Amino acid sequence: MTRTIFSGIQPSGQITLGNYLGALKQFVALQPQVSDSSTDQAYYCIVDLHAITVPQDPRELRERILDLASLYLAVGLDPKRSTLFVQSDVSAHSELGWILQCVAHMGELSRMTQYKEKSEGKESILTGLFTYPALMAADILLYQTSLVPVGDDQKQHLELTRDLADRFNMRFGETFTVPEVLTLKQGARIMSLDDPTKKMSKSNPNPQSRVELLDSPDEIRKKFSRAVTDSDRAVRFDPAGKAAVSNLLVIYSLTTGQTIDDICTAYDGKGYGDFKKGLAEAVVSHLQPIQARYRDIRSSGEVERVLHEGSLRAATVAERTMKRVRERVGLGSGSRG
Ligand code: AQP
Repeated sequence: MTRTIFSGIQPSGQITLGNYLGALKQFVALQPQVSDSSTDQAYYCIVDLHAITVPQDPRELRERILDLASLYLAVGLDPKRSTLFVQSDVSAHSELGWILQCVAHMGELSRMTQYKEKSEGKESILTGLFTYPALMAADILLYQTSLVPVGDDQKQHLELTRDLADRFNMRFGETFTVPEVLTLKQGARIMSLDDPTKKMSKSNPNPQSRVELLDSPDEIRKKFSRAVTDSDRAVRFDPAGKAAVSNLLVIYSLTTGQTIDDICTAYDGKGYGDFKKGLAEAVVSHLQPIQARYRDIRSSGEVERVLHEGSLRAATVAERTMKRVRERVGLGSGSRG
């Protein structure tokens, strides 16, 4: 069966180990093979329109878009196997986003946890922060996506996407594929290093709460050495009783490929100091080749070309969906052909 995979990441800060382990690594694993006889498609987007739901410095934003595209390539996304592009380069995203805002209800948008968290305590909230899940639905539905690999925090938005697709299809006739969500069993929610009850996030004001993919080896070592643990000394996997240590174990396992049981056995009786040092070295060795590739790619000028070609490919597919959407909803004069 043909699969169409779509996912995106916001250029809203430096990409974290959470974004990488929960999302990016999956993107790479799901890419169709060039030699595949299947007709699978993968679209990986840089969702810059989502990033402006909170204020951004324009110059920094443009740089971060190119940084993130370079990271996409550095972790192993291959433009021959996946379409890599920037959301705002394909205007159909904004168009369908608006149409889906006219299908979504205030009530369901106000139930979104991410909206509640990001707006909490703020005096002034941008409208886009509230309506952003409709734009996210548009991103996905434009490509007739069947599978969306994301971290745990995006599951609720995916449920809404499915609801909007169903509602649109019922009201206007079959138009959109209703997508399935794909999350990892382990790593779908990497937690903050300073507080294991909060997810690791690129916009957390405390930089010690996260490891960034482009952190230097010394920064990585320092961050892990300061990571909170507990008053016990045992390296044991127990998400309910030892949330911080369990989070570190998940990171260790996902960056080395070792099982959590093997890691616990290796650190049996050794205490947290040795464990954290071992973890830091594992993460440093995992990230070093990615960082080296990133530096080459970022300075090569290749990224702009990849994004341009990606946007052309994406726009062609998106326009096919938009044509149907405009017809079904009765929009326009029909003169666009
Ligand atoms: N801590 C995490 N663990 C696992 N997966 C995560 N993701 C985010 N944080 C974790 C996944 O990364 C992808 C891209 O996320 P996003 O850029 O769309 O925004 P987000 O989910 O809101 O992530 P951040 O890092 O917390 O960004 P900000 O701070 O800007 O809001 C998604 O698949 C997400 O699930």
